[in-house]
Order: sequence, then C-alpha cells, then structure tokens
Amino acid sequence: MSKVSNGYGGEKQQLNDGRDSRGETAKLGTDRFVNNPILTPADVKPFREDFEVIGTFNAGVAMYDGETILLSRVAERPKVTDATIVRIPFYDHEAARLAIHNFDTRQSEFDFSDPRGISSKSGKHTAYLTSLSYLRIARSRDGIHFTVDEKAFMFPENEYEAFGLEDPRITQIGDEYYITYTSVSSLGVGVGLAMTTDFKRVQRLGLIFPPENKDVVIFPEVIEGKYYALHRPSVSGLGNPEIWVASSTDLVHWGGHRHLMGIRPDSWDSVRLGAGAVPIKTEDGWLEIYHGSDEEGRYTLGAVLLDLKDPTKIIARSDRPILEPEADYEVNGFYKNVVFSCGLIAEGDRLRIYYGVADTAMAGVELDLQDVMDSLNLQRV
Ligand code: MAN
Repeated sequence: MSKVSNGYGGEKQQLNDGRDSRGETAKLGTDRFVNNPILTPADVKPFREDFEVIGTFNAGVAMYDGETILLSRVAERPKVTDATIVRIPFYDHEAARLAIHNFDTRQSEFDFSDPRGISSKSGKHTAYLTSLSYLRIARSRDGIHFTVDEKAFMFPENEYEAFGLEDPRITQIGDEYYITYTSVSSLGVGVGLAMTTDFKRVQRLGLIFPPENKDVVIFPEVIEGKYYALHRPSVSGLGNPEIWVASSTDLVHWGGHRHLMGIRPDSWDSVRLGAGAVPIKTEDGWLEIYHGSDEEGRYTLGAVLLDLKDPTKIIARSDRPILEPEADYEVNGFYKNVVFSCGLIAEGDRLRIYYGVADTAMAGVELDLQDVMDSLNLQRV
C-alpha cells in the first residue's frame, strides 16, 4: 500500500456507491478533493464590468516559488438582457481592441444549439464561439485554496487569438516554463507557444502548430537529443481526432510527425482523443494522462505509458478510465459530463491531478501512481 494522502483528499469524498478509494472494492478517481470545485466563476472578477465570467477551467499547472500555479482558461461573455440576442466577443486585431457581434437567434442562418459555439446550419462548421477565453493565474500555498490574479496573464493580442486562448499546458525545462495553448480565430484552431520565468511577464514564441490542431503537451526534458510533443490534429474528412507525436531541436520547429494512438470503437475513447497533462517520468516509462470522448460527448481521463527513450512507442494503455464524470459538478455545468486535465503535480507516489469540470470550474483529485499503473493493460496495446 502506498503512502497516505498528504491532506488533499482530506476525509474522502464518497460518490454514488459510497466506496472508499482505499477499500477492497476501490476504484480509481474517488479520492477527489473535499473542497471541489476548488475554483469557480464566482472566484473570478470579470475583466470588464459589462462582462460575466462563465467558466474558469482546463488550467495548466506548475510549481513556482513554493506555490501551485493554476494557469486557468477563463471564459467571459458580454452580459445580455434580451434572451433572443447572442453577443459574440472577439479581438479585432486591426483596430487592436475587443469588439462584439450581435446575433438575433431568430435568424435562420446559424445554429445556436451548442452552447460553446455558433455554427452555420449548412456546414455544421463552427463560425463563432459564444465566449472569449483568455489565461489568468490562480495561486495557492496549499494546493487547495487559490487566489486569482487581478489581471489576465495572457489576453488575445493578435489575429490568431481573435476568438481566444484556451487549455494551456505548462512544461518546466530548467528555470523556463513553456506554455502551449490553443489559439482560436476565424482562421482556425492552432497552437501557440509562450515562455515565462516568473509568472509575471510572458514572451510569445509564435504559432507552433497551424490549424486544425490542439492539445499540445511538450515533454519536460530532451530525449535522445530531441524535444518531443504530443499533438492532436483535428482532421475532417478522412481520419479521426487522435494523438500524434512530433520532435524538435528548438521547441519552435516541429517535425518527424507520427501517429501515436487512435480511438477505440465502443469504448469511452471512441470519438476523439487528446493529450492532457504534461507527461511524467516513471521507472517504467513516460506516463501520459489523456482525455477521450464518446458518442455522447462525455469526456473521460485515461492513461498511456510511452517508452522512456522513444516516446513514439506505446508500452501500455488503460482499458478503463482513471477518472470519469460522476460528481454533480462534473456532470452538470456549461457543457455537461466533462473531466478534462491540462496538468498535474507528482509528489512521490501520489499524483495530484487538477482538471476542468463541465467547461465551468476546476477540481482536483489525488491518485496513487500505482493504481494508475495497475490500470494500464501491459499485455495488449
Ligand atoms: C470546441 C470546444 C470548445 C472550444 C472550441 C475551440 O468547440 O473544445 O470549448 O472553445 O472547440 O477550441
């Protein structure tokens, strides 16, 4: 039996069947923080008075100066009084300011059924997002209670970010923290790279993956002379949204693309996949916590183990999820049934996984590394 929790789980939260995460019938993912959700829209002051915060979720995670940093995706939208109007915020790069488009929902040209975006009825292609996301820091001494910075850390400032910055991952390499983030605009969904050394100032290093791509995580060290990253081209037509791997010698130019892993029919990861947390190094391989979704659009976390010297090789992949939407705050929210991790902290044999819930808030769960390793199917890949 591994070491006991260092307090994040507290008196364990029990779900549904009341099983204890350490009991005989224990299943993964029941050791959620008792304070969940640990960061909610009510904790974040809108960046403008006429806006409201609808989500603070999918945060990148780092330890800096003794603090846990959650670099949260904050989604805001203009307040509305007339329910027939949808107001779309975006960054107008030519005018270098925020602008708002008003849409009358009684108009027939667009489909408003997905709360996340407006699509053209003909092509089912997303035309606008209903909120603007940017990145804001929440800091904590104990990893549970967070204080949100007054101002944004990264706000849209170029044409590739006109519809927002989303779902950051933070990779520490030496004293430098590299941030990959989804860069969204009418030109498509690509991936930007930025770097900080102090979580005060940040330098943008440009778009590293053009549209359509997202869910990029960079490995935290050079492997046999190269940097590696997982990425997720969002193919349309042929192929599926699955996880690929690429390498680089400078973190900016990526090549050597290989398909890493695919969806599995009739499974919890049957429709789309994406890398989640930054991979962690274990004795047995690089452990990656990824997300998969199914036909119902339910997002669940799984694990995959990659070769230490060649992360293009899969050693094992979990058959069953390590965390699935079950708690009320995971099931209900802006976009229902989502657990989505962009970062974790590994402390000895415990993993403190932070994850976005229902595209609304942030939560945390502690898992034994051994339980996650046990969930991997070491025979069949
Ligand atoms: C999907 C969802 C949204 C996100 C857009 C653009 O629709 O993941 O949350 O805003 O893609 O990335």
